[in-house]
Parts: sequence; C-alpha cells; structure tokens
Amino acid sequence: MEWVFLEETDSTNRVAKELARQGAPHGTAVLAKRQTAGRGRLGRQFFSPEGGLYLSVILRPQCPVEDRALITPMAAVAVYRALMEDLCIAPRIKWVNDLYIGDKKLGGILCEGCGDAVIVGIGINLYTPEGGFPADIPAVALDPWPGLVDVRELATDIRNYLLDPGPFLREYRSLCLTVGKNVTVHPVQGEPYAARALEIDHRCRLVVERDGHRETLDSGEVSVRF
Ligand code: BT5
Repeated sequence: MEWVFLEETDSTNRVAKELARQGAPHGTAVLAKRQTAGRGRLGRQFFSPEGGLYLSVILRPQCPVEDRALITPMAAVAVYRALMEDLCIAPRIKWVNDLYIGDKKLGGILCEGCGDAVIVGIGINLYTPEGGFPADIPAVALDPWPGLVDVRELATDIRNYLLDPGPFLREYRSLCLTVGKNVTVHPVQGEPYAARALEIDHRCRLVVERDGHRETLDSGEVSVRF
C-alpha cells in the first residue's frame, strides 16, 4: 500500500504513525482533504480546513540517528521544488520548518520519530477557506485558479523528492529567509533573547550572533522580526 487517501481524519501524522507501527514500508503516504486535529510542533495546532494539502510520508531512513535532524530541512526543500515545478510558486523557508510567502506562513512541516521510522508531516494552504483564516494566524494561501492544482499530483511530487532528495543544502541556504535578519530566539529552556541570524551551517543549524558571540542552534524556536 503506497498511498492512503482520506476525506477527513484527525491528523495524517497520527494515521501514518499507526501504519508505521504496523510495519508499513518506507514511502507509504497518507493524504487527507481536511484534518480535525492537525498538529504543529510543541503541541500546537495546525488549522486544516478543506482546501489545503495535508500529507504524511513514512520514511525509514538508513542514515545515522544524528542525521535525522536533516530530514526537516530536506522536506522543506522537497516542498519548495514541487511547488516550483507544479505551480511556478517559490516560497521561502523560515528556519527550520516553515514555508513563507512574504511575511505570512504558507505551510509547515512536522517530523516525528516512531521507532526506526520518521513521519514527515506537511501542511500547505492551497486555497483561503471561506471566511478567511483565523485572525490570530498570520497565514496565506496560494489561491490559484480553481482546478489548477492537482493535489494528488503535488503530493506525489513532494513524496518523490522526499524519497530521492539528492543534495539540498545549497538550496536550503539560498531559500532561507531567516539569515541576515534580527530574530528572537525562544530556547527550549530559558528566556527569549534577541540575536542576529548569521548563516546556516553544514548541518543546517542556524548560527546567530548574540551580544558579540556566535551561537549555533539546532532546535528551538526563532521568530523573525520582519
Ligand atoms: C507547523 O508547526 O507548522 C507544522 C505543521 C504540520 C502540519 C502537517 S499537516 C499534515 C501532518 N499532520 C499533522 O497533524 N500535522 C502535519 P509549527 O511550526 O509549530 O507551527 C504551528 C503554528 O502555525 C500555529 O501555532 C499557528 O500560529 C500557525 N498555523 C496554524 N495553522 C496554520 C495554517 N493553516 N497556515 C499557516 N499557519 C498556521
């Protein structure tokens, strides 16, 4: 079973995890038209009405465990490539997992481990829902002509890039909108602090300058002051 297509589910990541636990192979993908409890990172919600792409792909990576952190940035590049190829749309990437158009979020990526599998969850706003996005979510949709987006084709292209990404670091660096900006770092523990984003290193970590010192971040939240 390569694909599972659902009209509605709580979370495609939840479904994919269940399938992974049952032994579903590398590349198995779950695509839903809407989610009732779409998940973001750190227990946050991902607003998932009809009109978006909600995809989870099961990867069983052969790489060392420490390289798994590269899967999220790799997935961001996979989404970029598919959007460019299918729709000529070029989002930027906010380190580490968000896709942006201008200063608004077009979509996000949530990677979750599950035994030896990694579930790559991708949400993209294709069409603005009736009534718009909730006021507290600075979201944007692609809003192409009705019928222009073939969601299954877009999902297939994303999956293909996930399964065979090739080199992606240079693309990630050139697409990353965070570098060069003043940012606020929200560490997993401790108080938020102001910094300047300097570069993406060879492990896709964000290097920032804080009070004249360089720091390398491999996780945590960074908000950009646009
Ligand atoms: C993410 O988390 O952006 C990861 C989103 C992953 C969603 C996919 S959909 C398929 C798969 N199944 C799931 O259950 N999840 C994955 P994070 O960086 O934590 O961002 C969450 C924040 O983004 C929220 O707190 C809101 O501020 C904002 N947000 C929520 N819904 C949004 C939307 N539709 N568009 C843009 N921003 C949104």
